[in-house]
Amino acid sequence: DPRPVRRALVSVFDKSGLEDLVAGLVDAGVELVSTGGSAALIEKLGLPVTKVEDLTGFPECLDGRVKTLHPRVHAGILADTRLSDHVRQLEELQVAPFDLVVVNLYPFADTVASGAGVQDCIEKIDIGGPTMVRAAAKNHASVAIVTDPDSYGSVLTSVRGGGFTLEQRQRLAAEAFAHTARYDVAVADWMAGAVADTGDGTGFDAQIGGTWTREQTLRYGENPHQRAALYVADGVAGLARAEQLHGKAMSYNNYVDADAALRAAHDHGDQPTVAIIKHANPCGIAVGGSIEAAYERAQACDPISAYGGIVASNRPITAAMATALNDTFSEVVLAPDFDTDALEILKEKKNRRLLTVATPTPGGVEVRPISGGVLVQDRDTIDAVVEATNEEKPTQGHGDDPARWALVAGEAADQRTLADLAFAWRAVRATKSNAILLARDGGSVGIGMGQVNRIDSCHLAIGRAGEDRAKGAAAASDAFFPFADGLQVLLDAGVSAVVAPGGSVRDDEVVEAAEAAGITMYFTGTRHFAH
Ligand code: 93A
Repeated sequence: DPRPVRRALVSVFDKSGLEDLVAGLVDAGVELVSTGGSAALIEKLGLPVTKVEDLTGFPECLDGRVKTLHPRVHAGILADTRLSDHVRQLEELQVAPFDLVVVNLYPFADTVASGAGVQDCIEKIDIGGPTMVRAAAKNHASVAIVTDPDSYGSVLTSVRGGGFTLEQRQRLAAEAFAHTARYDVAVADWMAGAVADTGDGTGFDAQIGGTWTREQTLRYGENPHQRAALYVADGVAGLARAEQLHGKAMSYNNYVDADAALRAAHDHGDQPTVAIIKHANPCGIAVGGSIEAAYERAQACDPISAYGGIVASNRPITAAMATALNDTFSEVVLAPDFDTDALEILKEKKNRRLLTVATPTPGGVEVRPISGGVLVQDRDTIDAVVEATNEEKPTQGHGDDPARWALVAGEAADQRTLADLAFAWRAVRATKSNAILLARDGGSVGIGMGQVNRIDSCHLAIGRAGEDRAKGAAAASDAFFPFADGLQVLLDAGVSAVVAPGGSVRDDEVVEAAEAAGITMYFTGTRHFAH
């Protein structure tokens, strides 16, 4: 049986067809309650209307964000008038029920499509509208919900014919829920996509959509049968704009390795740092009291691999370091600057490339081609902070800063060991996964990289360090130990302290192995994969 319509709530952004609808409703004896702009239009037609503020006794506020979000509105929509108790409560509260709710929402999708700014789009996320729509749809036993101006004609037909049947109200309710669901999906899509287009130049679209200019054609690519060129991005500083002071032309592989070297050498804050890179992986990274000391330690890590490597320094190259560099063969030396006498010494080697590169600006994005497209991600940074989402889990670390690590096994490390762990944690980031890096006194002594399981990387790191250097070293793992077996390799070699992200389902076994060996272990809660 149809339910007669005596009282309607009208709140529409799209006012098309509204005049005929409200005129027809008033003509059929329906009492109208309405919001700001809708009520003004009804008044202009000379029709009786109650403004929602007069109903609630609460002014529209916060630039319209709060208009209808009030119990006097929502009790009137949500009361199930079949229930005597609901009817009694409404009487006590002096709230009259609604039989019809006519709402259409802020045009969120159209606003986005118009190219409006972020804040304008956010203001067009309707909150009060969907709340009324969902409330009325839930309570379709008592209320008819109308969201589509195209249906006003049939709405009037029903009202004049004695009201909506339960079947009609249920169909309208289903349409209404589908409508608000689509609306929220549009908002969610836009919010996720806002990463790509933030409108302020920091989004992916702006960062990869800039102009690329061909700077030079390279002799060949990764192999001699591949063509290659260097393109520079407009307005972005970096390796592509390095100044070459001496030596043969940079090759494709030189650029790839130089980029890895640059990143590795600038990951250790203010400390003088040297990174020696081969095939995009470090064969030595070290910090020191001076740049010469850092170079000596970096070179000592794996002198065999360092042959023909790419050396990056975060300090100007001094004459003393230049002399040391001349003792071995390196393809490229990168630094923020070269002392004049250092340059003379280094120029003795005709082919070696000498480049000045400014400190890379942190942040930005990385683009990696895949067949048929590109992947884009924020550049990984070493200062990650993980918010403590679960205070009941103190065993999870919360970021890259050692002060945020969680001590999960053994005693807190002494200052010197902690400094080595902090260094190892930063240095392992420069290493391709799966990566294990052993450090002593601010220098890497054994690195295992690029293996398809972590246990092999542990064996490699220990093998490269050798028995003497492994014993007592601090170790870092770029991602969690999935099993205790890899860690056990390090423990058997006498490593004294370990830092790892944690987060494996077998963390308990891993921590137990560390405890059994009596070593110190920290979890960072962050990880630094590099593939
Ligand atoms: O800003 S809102 O999310 N807050 C509310 O409380 C509210 N109530 C209704 N938007 C709200 N509305 C929306 O206002 C409706 O969905 C409709 O689109 C519009 C109608 O406003 P007016 O009648 O003033 O033109």
